[in-house]
Amino acid sequence: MKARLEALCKKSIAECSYEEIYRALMTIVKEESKAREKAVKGRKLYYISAEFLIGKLLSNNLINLGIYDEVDGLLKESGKSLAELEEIEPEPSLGNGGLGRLAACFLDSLATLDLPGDGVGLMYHCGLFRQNFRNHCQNETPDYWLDGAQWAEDTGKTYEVSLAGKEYEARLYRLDVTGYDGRTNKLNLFDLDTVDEGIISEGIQFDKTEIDKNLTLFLYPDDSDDEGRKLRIYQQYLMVSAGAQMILEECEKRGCKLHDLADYAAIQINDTHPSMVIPELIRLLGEKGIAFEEAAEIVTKTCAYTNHTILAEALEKWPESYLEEVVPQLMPVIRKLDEAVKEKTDREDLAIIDKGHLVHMANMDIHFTHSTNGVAALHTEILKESELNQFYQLYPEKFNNKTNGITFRRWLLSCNHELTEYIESLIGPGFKKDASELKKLAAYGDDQKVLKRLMEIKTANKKKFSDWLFKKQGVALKPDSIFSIQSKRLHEYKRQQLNLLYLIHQYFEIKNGHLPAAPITAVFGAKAAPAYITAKNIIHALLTLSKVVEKDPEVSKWIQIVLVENYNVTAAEKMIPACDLSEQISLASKEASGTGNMKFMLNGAVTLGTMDGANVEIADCVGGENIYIFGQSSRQVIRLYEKGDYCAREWYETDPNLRRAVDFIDGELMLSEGDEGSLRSLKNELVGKDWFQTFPDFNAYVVRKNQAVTDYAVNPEKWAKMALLNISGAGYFSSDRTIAEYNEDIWHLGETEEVSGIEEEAVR
Ligand code: RUG
Repeated sequence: MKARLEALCKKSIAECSYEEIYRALMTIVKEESKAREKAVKGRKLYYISAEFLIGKLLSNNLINLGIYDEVDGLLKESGKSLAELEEIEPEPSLGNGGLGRLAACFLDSLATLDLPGDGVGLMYHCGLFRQNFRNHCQNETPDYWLDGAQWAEDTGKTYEVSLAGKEYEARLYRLDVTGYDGRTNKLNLFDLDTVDEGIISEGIQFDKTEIDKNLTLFLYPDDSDDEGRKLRIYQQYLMVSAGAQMILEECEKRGCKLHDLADYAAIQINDTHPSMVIPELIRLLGEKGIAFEEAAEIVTKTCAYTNHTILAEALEKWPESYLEEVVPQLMPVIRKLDEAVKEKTDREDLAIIDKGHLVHMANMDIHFTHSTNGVAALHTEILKESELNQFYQLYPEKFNNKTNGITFRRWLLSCNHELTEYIESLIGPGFKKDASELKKLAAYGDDQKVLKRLMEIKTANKKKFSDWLFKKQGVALKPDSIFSIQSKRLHEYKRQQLNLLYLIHQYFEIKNGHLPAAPITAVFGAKAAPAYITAKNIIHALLTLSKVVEKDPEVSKWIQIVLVENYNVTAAEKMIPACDLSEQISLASKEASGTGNMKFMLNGAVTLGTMDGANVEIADCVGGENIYIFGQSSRQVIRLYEKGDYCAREWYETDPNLRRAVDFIDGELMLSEGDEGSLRSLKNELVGKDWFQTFPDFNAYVVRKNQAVTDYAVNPEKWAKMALLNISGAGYFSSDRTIAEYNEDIWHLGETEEVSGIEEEAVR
């Protein structure tokens, strides 16, 4: 390795800059990954997704290739550090939240399990956006990440895509996805050569009509106007049309007669963003001479759909007229699909095109794929029993659950080396390949030496996070306080506002001499969609409160509120190992699964959560005594929505503690630091609506959280045991398990065989 590195750099490692070492290691990783490519026999998966939140790639690849320790040692010998080297790698900005991170974890697990499965998506030049805080507000700028050496390579291949009657060339870029001791698959990303970052003006503004220049600039461009909504359709069609052409081409190269497409390809539609792949494939098969009915059948057998939400707003519905304008070639197919449904049933809620001329993408997915899965047991039950019950009655056999998972390579081995090494010293290395072996840790639940060491590792990780944050934002934390962390997209259903109310409540308690059992460091990581005003108001309230608390010496001894700027995978990798209390406080029934909850438990945090999403299964795995559950059940919540008589104002008027906290939001102190319009509007939103029922859970949350803080402070042994049992109970949440289930029940992927060079190119 040393000779190889030095040959690439043409000098000794000690003399190299980090940039030179990074480029040389990138070359080595690419060569090693290439050697693990394999040919495919039978079915290959294509996971189509608008997002792939892959995170930095160097360290993860070194781990998966089994050369991390060797490189680490070599760098140390030469007075360099891998940690510093990691700092120079830009994080690819190709995703937003859990949906995109799940896609990345799945690619890792597919390759690890030696299953043939590629990702298909878009190469965004500026990602979602880069977040910074100015005047206690979120500010957005383009996240330029594409400068410098790239993992993705231009394949030289292009596909013609017709948008609004004009032809565009989608260029295919590919990057390697190498599994842990497994095979190498690919992430296929499409882009246009004509895209021009120069059209971005103030912040992240740009002309939404200049399609050739703007098409792959941003993920989820602002859709608060018609042009923005159409732009999303343009983007989605670029992805699915180029993707579908690539899939058909690959299958035909492997000898597939397109009548047998389903024997060669399995296509997983990740959420509704890629739904147009259904009519596009039917259209393309039609061009190749396959009649509509047969084409629809082939596509149904090939495709499967994953639902990630019950929030109506996130299930896309496009006006027929927009589709007619942007993808006129698809409309005859979509209309035929709609007619086929209407021949079967006259239920309006099952139609693809409704009476208001909206095209329901999820409805098309369910009718014309062979599988619809939810992402956690509770979520799937809610889909079957209420949200999609009309479909479940029609196609009970299509519905199935696949509880999400995370790759332990990134979320333990790579982000928490100390903990990984310690676990290995206790139970051996088997857990790295078979996560269920973590169960063996439970035997150490009463071993005081082990518990003490576990807490030492946690404290060291808190210090590391604190140092990193200080460098990045100039904020110093107190590692002897309890770190409670809520990091996820900012959304009212996730209820960062409930945490805000708790912190205000604590402010008053401290002022009245009721001190918490331990000092609390409340950490948030969250981006708000640029057009989502209430989400931005919540960020503003948190930043303002942070300042108010900081300025008060009496309160700041006990509470510190920190918002980590530009929360992304890199930040998560620092935050998660440092967490004591994992905040998973969504309104029961609304969080489809959550995956942050799994990452935190794996790193020894204890969950404070509602019985929502995968929290329910986490509680099953660790036992009720090792998790802090509070709040209404999903049944209660659903009933309250059905009755339609939830009145936030009544709670506000009858609960003095709640009222005191809510009134503080636009009280004198907050107004002395923050913006009156934003703070008032947040308070009005809560008192006048509180659509996600924060108030009914407020008291239970305060009580449960205080209990957790007290246990942490007064019973450290109990706390350490809970942490250990959370790690040992995390095995089920490995994405290797999830992927094995998808394969067993939905994909049935083919075998692979070793090949090399030219032969291999021919089979890909
Ligand atoms: O909000 C959900 C999470 O609960 C889930 O864990 C994740 C992966 O399944 O997907 C998230 N999600 C849902 N992201 N976007 C959506 C709706 O478009």
